[in-house]
Amino acid sequence: MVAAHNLHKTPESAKFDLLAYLKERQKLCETALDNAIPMRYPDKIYESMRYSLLAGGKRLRPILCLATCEMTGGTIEMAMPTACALEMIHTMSLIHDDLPAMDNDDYRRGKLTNHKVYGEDIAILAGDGLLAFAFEHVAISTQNVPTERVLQVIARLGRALGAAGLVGGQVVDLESEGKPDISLETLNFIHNHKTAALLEACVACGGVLTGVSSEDLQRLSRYAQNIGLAFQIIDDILDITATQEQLGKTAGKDQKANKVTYPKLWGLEESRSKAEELIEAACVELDSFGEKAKPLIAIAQYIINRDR
Ligand code: GRG
Repeated sequence: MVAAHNLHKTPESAKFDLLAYLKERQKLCETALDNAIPMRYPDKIYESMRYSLLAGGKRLRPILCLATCEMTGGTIEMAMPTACALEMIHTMSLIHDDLPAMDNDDYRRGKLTNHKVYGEDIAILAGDGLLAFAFEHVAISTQNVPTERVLQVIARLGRALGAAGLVGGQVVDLESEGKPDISLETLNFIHNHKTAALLEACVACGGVLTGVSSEDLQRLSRYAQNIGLAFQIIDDILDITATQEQLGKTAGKDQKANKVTYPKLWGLEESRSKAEELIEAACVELDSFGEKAKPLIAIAQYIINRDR
């Protein structure tokens, strides 16, 4: 068996068409998301929820969940409701993050932010609606998975997005605003919670649905934590090096807000090499999955090579 972390170094065995894979999975996710929340009365709230949910985006979170479920012996169908819920939760966090009370952003995913189109009141409610429906969707639409695994998924989602996850990370981020002396420890806390916690839930839930062993679940979690931090380092780099058109959101925001970022602490080059080290460490965790780990390894590589 080829060690998983060596797959990306050996050109022959590494042949995996990631772009085709992502395109196909993105299409499946778009259709499932569109069907999950159809238009109904009251139109305004459903329109607002669908405006942000169907605004594009890389769909990295649902794809990670589907890929992990498949790698560990499950099917796309088993994981799709959880995958959609993860994208709903991610989208609601973006809607709330963009509000004037938080990051106050005008653009997201190449479009005006939700509150710019629907007003702050409806944007808050659209986020709430997506969040509540995410849980309902997992509970009601998951099929061919034992109930106790579905319950575990629901518990993990709750933990990843509450005060022990996204919400906690966002609070420390808000508290750190305008403080130039933020430590690496605090910066890591913010991003381990704001960004890595949800990515970890994506991967872990994919494994929970198939009932992986606790050892494998730990391996999957470590893979996800590593790609999560690498993802954020690259996000900080792109904020400096990419354009608004590329990102679909305001570029150069961190510098303008005088935020402490990884490139600010380490410089661009060092930040990039730290991200590469994290990706390498992530892939090592997948060794025991052999060839089946190709998609997750390719996604890890994509995270540091992306330009948006
Ligand atoms: C979860 C209850 C609850 C509230 C939200 C606002 C908030 C609390 C948390 C902020 C979370 C946040 C916005 C983290 C940033 C994560 C991040 C790097 C987003 C960008 O992800 P991409 O690049 O975006 O995958 P696309 O658009 O491609 O999906």
